[in-house]
Amino acid sequence: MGERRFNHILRCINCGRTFDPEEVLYTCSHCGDLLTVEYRELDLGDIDERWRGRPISVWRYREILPILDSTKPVTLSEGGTGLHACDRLGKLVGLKELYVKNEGENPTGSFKDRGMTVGVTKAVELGMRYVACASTGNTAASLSAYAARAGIRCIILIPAGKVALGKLVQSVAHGAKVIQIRGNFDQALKIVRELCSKEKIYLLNSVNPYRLEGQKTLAFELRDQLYPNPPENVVVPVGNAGNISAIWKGFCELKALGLIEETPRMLGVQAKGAAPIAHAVKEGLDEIEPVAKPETVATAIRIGAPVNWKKALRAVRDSGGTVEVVSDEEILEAQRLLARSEGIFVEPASASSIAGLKKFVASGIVKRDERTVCVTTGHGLKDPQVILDNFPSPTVVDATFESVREAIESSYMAILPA
Ligand code: AN7
Repeated sequence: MGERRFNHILRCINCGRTFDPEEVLYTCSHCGDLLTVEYRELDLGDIDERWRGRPISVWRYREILPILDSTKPVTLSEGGTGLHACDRLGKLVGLKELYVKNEGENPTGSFKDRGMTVGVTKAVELGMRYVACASTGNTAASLSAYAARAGIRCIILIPAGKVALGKLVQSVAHGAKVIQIRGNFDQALKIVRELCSKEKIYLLNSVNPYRLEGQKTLAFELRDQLYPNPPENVVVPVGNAGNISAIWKGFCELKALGLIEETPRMLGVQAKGAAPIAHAVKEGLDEIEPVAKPETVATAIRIGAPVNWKKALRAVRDSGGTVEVVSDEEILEAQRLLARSEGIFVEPASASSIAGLKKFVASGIVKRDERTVCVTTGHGLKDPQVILDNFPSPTVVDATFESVREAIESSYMAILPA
């Protein structure tokens, strides 16, 4: 590696020790806590000028990604997702300026692609031939695709019977070794961490600090898409809590670069049966109490022991934000509302940001005039079963003009208030 100079070091989030990025390392060799990427210098001249000349995407921000200039990105064109002004939904929930950043528009249908393009590029840079993850589904789908793109092998551990169909078939289609364990995500993660510490397999769960660097680009895109008025609130669904931590890191770097003056509040949302971070925030605890048997219709965030809890608590507290809890019913109602009022179809975990927003507005945490972005993390097609189970089935009639006409007349079509 000799000549190659990395633009960053790794720093432990607990004891502050720093590490050289030459070796494969996920946690602090001294205290065992997570690592974060820290750039050697953020004085990058007129970086904005350079960025403006490139398409909006993860790699637009290459100067503050932890990848060598000489390394070719493993990419499927991730990021650059739509930021949709949602005036009708805004009116319904009581906000003047509401946007949905729809991460379902990424190549494999979720925000994980931002992380995987950087994480798998890092795996290749390090010379790894195998990658692995535990997953509630989207991480697996994304890693499977990027491993295929890179021409390396992929191992997936998922909780048996608890992964939405669309996600499961993605991993299978891309040729990953898919192993379903009789257990939950938290157990799968524990096993895969052990596997990757013992074998030459690169771990791409969000304990991997490089993956989160890709995910932070969502903050950069929000700044660019809303320029010159950055968001005041960013609402994010929380499971393993990597994403909310990564987005917050992105905003902090923008501020350090002098590209924004104020950072937004980070508002997290968890599902009722899997809400250890919300609990810690509401109770003012310094640590989370893991949930042994997490349960929610939003299988993507069915996580009881989020590994990034410490980063997330800091993100929420440092940004002046908080974390809300939503029930399965509220999640499904929000999914329907977004789909029908704005034409944006997201999976249940993603709809939790809309469900949470309603509560933030009701409790006065988000005010009517505040520019607010809800991040919808994954596409609705990921989980077709949840729609079949919770929405009315389409009518079947005889193949005649009369029967069709009768069917239309006998039912009011779902029309929203003007
Ligand atoms: C749609 O795929 O954890 O708080 O293994 O798929 O960063 O964990 C998925 C998480 C939100 C939560 N929305 O993000 C996995 C996995 C969707 C998700 C989350 C996930 P984090």
